[in-house]
Amino acid sequence: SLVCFLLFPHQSYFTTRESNMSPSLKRACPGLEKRIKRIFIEGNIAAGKSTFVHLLEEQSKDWEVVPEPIARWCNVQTQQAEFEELTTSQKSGGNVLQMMYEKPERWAYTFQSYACMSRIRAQIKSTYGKLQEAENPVQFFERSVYSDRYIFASNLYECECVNETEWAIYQDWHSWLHQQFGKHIELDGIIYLRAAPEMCMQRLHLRGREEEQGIPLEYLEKLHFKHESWLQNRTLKMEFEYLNEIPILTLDVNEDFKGDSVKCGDMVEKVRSCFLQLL
Ligand code: UDP
Ligand code: D5M
Ligand code: MG
Repeated sequence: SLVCFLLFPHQSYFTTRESNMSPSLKRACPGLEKRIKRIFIEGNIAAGKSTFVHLLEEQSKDWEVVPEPIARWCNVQTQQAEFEELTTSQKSGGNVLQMMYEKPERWAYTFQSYACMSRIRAQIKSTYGKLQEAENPVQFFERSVYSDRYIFASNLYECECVNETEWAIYQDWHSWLHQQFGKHIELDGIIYLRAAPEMCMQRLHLRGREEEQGIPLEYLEKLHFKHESWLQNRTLKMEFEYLNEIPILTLDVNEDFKGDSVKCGDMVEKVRSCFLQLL
């Protein structure tokens, strides 16, 4: 953390916690869970998270990426492997992402329950994956159960797309699930890909995911301010107190980094430096 402060003293938003509180150190103890470091990538819709995690994945065989299980959300089916590519004929299941965007007051709660459950399943499942033989294993997760709740679900509640009862039920099972499974996906650091909502809108159109094309700028702005208060200003109140001490690296992605090897190299270097004691 000192190294990071020396390298990026202007980044006052980079904070640390006591190392003896580190979940990664707990994981390092002999006889306990294998010492896997977990870094979550957060950021607005179309900020560039998927692009960035794929870049990270190429950097080391010890680095694994767990993308959002969005294919599941666009094609709800049972008894399918979590990361299986979908053929056209398989694309017949319900598209709960589309349903949520078309009629949020009806489908937002349903979407939240499935998004959070499938995310936990994908993230837990990954811990038994390819990193078993790695010497210095690191997992990068695209988003978290925390953004599910404190960014998306909370915003939908504030927009009255989720009612009081749904919100109470959501928070109840979210806290319980976290209590049951949270230790398997306890994080060591967060990378915040920070971009202006207007830039996210441009990239959203560029990506052209059909379900998202009707999203108004106002929605991205609301999500942006929530990300800011959580990750930039660190003023968002959360039930999970250990998060207050987690190191956060903010990377400005207002300028394109995709295909720019210098920018990409610089970003990867910042990741290594900032999480030096972890990676
Ligand atoms: N993208 C881009 N330049 C960048 C980063 C991303 O043009 O520097 C594009 C990317 O190819 C995609 C869109 O922006 O078409 C959204 O990126 P991504 O899916 O990675 O965003 P996410 O929603 O996962 O944050
Ligand atoms: O996120 C993928 C898409 O899924 C994007 O349209 C946002 C949406 N998403 C992701 N998680 C949630 C939750 N929890 N609630 C509502 N919508 C969500 P992208 O950022 O494009 O990779
Ligand atoms: Mg993505």
